[in-house]
Amino acid sequence: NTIVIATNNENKAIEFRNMFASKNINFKTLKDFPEIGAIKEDGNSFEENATIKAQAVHRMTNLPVLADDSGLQVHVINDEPGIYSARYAGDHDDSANNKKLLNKLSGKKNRSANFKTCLVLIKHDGKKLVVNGELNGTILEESRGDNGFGYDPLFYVPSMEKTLAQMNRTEKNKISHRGNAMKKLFNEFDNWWLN
Ligand code: ITT
Repeated sequence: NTIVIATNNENKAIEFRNMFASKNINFKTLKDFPEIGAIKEDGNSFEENATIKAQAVHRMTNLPVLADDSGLQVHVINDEPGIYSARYAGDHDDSANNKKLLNKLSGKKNRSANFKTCLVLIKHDGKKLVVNGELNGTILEESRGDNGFGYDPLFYVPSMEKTLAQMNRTEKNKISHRGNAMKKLFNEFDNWWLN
């Protein structure tokens, strides 16, 4: 029972391993397939990009693949950074991205935002399962907390009275966009996997 997680983002991989802990599945990531180079994510939506990643890795490995495309949407700036979240400030540099976001939001009163995740799972026979997850919150004016990755230190979750970076991994996975998408995936998984 092997699934390849089609990601180069080690933090995503850690969250997935955690969420799948109770299932009897052996995980690999792109680290285990150095021959797979960079995959060009040139889709126009989270779902298109997740599908591009999942299909590319499935083609090259012939194994079941799980791909995640995710990002932050801040409503007052037209849902930026959206599908460009990873490289908002040019490089894949979390602190530069956060800095750019704070600059863009400087003086803005309405700081509501959401995180989105689209998960695409492809099984042996090439069939595809798509689920989405979401988390609402607001963008703070400065970072809080050291856990997590990406925009976590700026993303405040009102119901928890803390940022995602102030939560431990279990707390974050319980409420996060990625955790919510995974819950949907698990609801369908056993049935779908065997069919
Ligand atoms: P892969 O494509 O290799 O999976 P990536 O990091 O490039 O890795 P995406 O293209 O999906 O992945 O970009 C997602 C970006 O959105 C990610 O780099 C973060 O900046 C942000 N992001 C996604 N989920 C997040 C989370 O749970 N917490 C904080 N930031 C997140």
